[in-house]
This record gives sequence, C-alpha cells and structure tokens, in this order.
Amino acid sequence: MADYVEMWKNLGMDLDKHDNLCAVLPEAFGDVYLSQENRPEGMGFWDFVVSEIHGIRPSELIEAQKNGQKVFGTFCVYVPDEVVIAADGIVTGLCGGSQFWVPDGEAVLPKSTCPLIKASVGARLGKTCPFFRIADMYVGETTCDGKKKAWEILGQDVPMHIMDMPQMKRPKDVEKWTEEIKEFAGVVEKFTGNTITPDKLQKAICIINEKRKALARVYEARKADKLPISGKDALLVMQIAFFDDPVRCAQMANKLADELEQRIKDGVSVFPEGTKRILVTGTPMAIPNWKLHHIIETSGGAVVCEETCTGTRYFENTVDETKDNLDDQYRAIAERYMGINCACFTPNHGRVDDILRLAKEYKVDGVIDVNLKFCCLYDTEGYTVEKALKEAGIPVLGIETDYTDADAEQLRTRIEAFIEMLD
Ligand code: BJ8
Repeated sequence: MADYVEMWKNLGMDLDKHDNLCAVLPEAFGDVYLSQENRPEGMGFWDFVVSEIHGIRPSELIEAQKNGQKVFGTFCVYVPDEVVIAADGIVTGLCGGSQFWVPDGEAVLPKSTCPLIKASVGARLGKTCPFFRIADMYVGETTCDGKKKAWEILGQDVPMHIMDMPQMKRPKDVEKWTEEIKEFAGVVEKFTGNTITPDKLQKAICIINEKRKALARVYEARKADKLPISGKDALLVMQIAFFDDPVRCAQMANKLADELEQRIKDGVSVFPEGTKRILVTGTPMAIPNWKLHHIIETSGGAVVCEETCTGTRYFENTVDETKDNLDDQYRAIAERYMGINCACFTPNHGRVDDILRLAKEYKVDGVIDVNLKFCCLYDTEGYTVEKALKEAGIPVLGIETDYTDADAEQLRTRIEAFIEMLD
C-alpha cells in the first residue's frame, strides 16, 4: 500500500490501533481470495481496491471535499443515493464487517447487539476507519431498533440525518416514504449548498441505474451451469460497490461481465462439475465479512446468488427514468426503494417470493439462510423463509453467526453435512 500515514494522521485516526488492522487484512485476503484458482482477470481491479482499501478511495474523497463536495455516509440500501448525487454530493457506505471493530462498539452498546451495528459504532469511536472520519454527514434510518439507538451515539459529534422508514408497504406508506425522500433532499440541498433540479436528478437516476444494471449482469452470469466466477469474488464486487465511485463501479462491473460472458461461451468454470449450487439468504455481509462464503466454497459448495443487501436487494429493479418533474421523480425513487424486501417490514411476503424465484433462476441445490447473531428481524423471519422453502421441496439450512472465528469449525461441519446431504 502507498504511504497514507499523513492522511490518516490528519483525519485524527488512532494510528497504532489502525496498524493492527492493516497488519491482519492482507493475510486474511490472501487466504480467502488469492488462494482461489482461475479467477477472472477483471477481479484484478477489486483486488487492487482491497490492497489500498483505507488509502485510495479515502484520498479521492478528501480531494473532492477540497473542491467543495460533501460526503454522506450511509448504512442501509433504502437511503437513495440518487438524491445525494443530484446535489453534487458523494455517498459512501459505512457498515462495518470486521470483528476488529466490535470491542470498541461493545464499549458503549449492549453485547447483545448485532455485530454489524457494534462494528459500525466501533469503527467510528475507535478512530480506525478513514471513511467514518471523512464523511461530513451520516444518514441513518429507522429500520431496526439496534440501529435506531446506535444513531444517537454515532450522531454525537457528526451531523446526522435520520430517515423514518415505514414498516409496512401500503399505498400510504409509499406516500410517506416519498415525503421522507423529499425532506432528505431538502437537507442535502442545504448541507451541500446545491439545488436539485429535475435535470440533475434525472442524470443521477441514470447513473445509479447504470450501476445496478452492471451489477445485475455480473449476477446474470452466475446463472450459467458452468460458473465463471466464485461466490466470494461476486461478494467482493458487491461489497466494494457500496463505497466506490458509481460511474467507475458500473464500468468495471460491465468489463467483468464481458469477461464472464466470454467465459460462459468458452465453457470456463471455476468449480469442478457437480459442485452444489447454494443460494445464501438473510443478513448483509459488509466488507470484510467473507466468512460464510469461504466456508461454503471450501466445503464442496459454490455460492451462486445472495438474497441479501450485499446481493440482489442492492441492485434489483431500477428507478423509472421517464419522469420530468421533481414530484414525480421522488415518487418514482420511493416506489423503487419500497420494492426492496427487508425483514424490517411486516408482512414481508415479497421476500419469500424473491427467495423462491431466485432459487429457481439460479438453479440452486440448496439454500443457506444466515442470520447475524442478535438480529431479531431476520432470525424471526427465518421461520417463514425456511417453512416456504421446505414446502417448495428446496433443502435449507438455517445458521446464526457473528464476525468471530469461534464457530468456524462448527459451521464447517454443519455446512459440509448439508452439502453432502444434497447429493
Ligand atoms: S435493508 S438488512 S441494510 S436494515 S443492523 S437489520 S442485521 S440487527 S442491516 Fe439492513 Fe437496510 Fe434491512 Fe438491508 Fe439486523 Fe443488524 Fe439491524 Fe441489519
């Protein structure tokens, strides 16, 4: 990695602590990623981003700030990037996916909080993540109770805007979400000093739609009988999509998709014939949470799709690009985002329908329904998901895990047994 120490110092980071994180990441990445054979060449871009993860993008963001742009840190796929981009702002995802940050989160949160929240709070309070230091404003949302309360701690010394998420999907809830997006747009305009016009919003909608379409192409390639890319690599593409520049992300994902489509024509596969195809459903996997995918793909399985927010929930469906006035555009944005099926909604039949559809489209042999420990929403919904899958005759394994390695061997045993059973 190039020398970014001066930049980290200027960001007020805890350099000693941060050194410990930098020391473990390359080894973990090497073990999980670089040990794979026959990877698509296009993955070189994402490998490079990981090797410079706390350097290259943060320095781009700081440069943009010097030119007057504002950076908005977000934690959920319901927060509409389009609005920020239309006001010439930049969005960066902030969800924490490493156990490294959990102890600093546990210093202020109950231990029985989901690791994603603990890691996110820990990354801020421990001063070990440049993205948390750079973001000018955090944007929270009222999806789960743990997050709602975490915003009160995270927002103590950073401007924080919270979007009030509806918990149902009736027409009046779509109305409410439209109003909430309009209010957010007002906050973004005031904070950036830039006015959102229909033309600028239209351009932003197209930028994010292009990114979604490019990511969807990568996923489309995973429907092939011969898999041109591993689940681990596809997961990495998604994780980095949350904080990369959206135009570059679309370009690189399209380039990768070109290569994958060629591989399919050439009959190239990264897995031996007969490898069991697994759909992973459930809670998101923020970078660098590669634990479950690594276990599955070193236990005789291949992850072919993720029904998660670091998977299909992030890119499926686009915003209608045909609207020409702000009211209709905000409504179109609200409709697209309300089509995401997170377990924070009730009822949430749409998610079960999605899972059954994806199982068919990706020709899966089995489903692994994963829940981050202490996420009551996905844990409870697991009952309905697993029941529906069993009724459809699709084998399913429900697991609960966190960011530690403590349960890795136990998980491996269960997953190996599940995959063997698929025979
Ligand atoms: S749309 S999944 S990104 S809220 S933080 S709910 S794991 S206890 S992340 Fe999420 Fe938006 Fe929904 Fe997706 Fe559970 Fe943890 Fe809460 Fe979580």
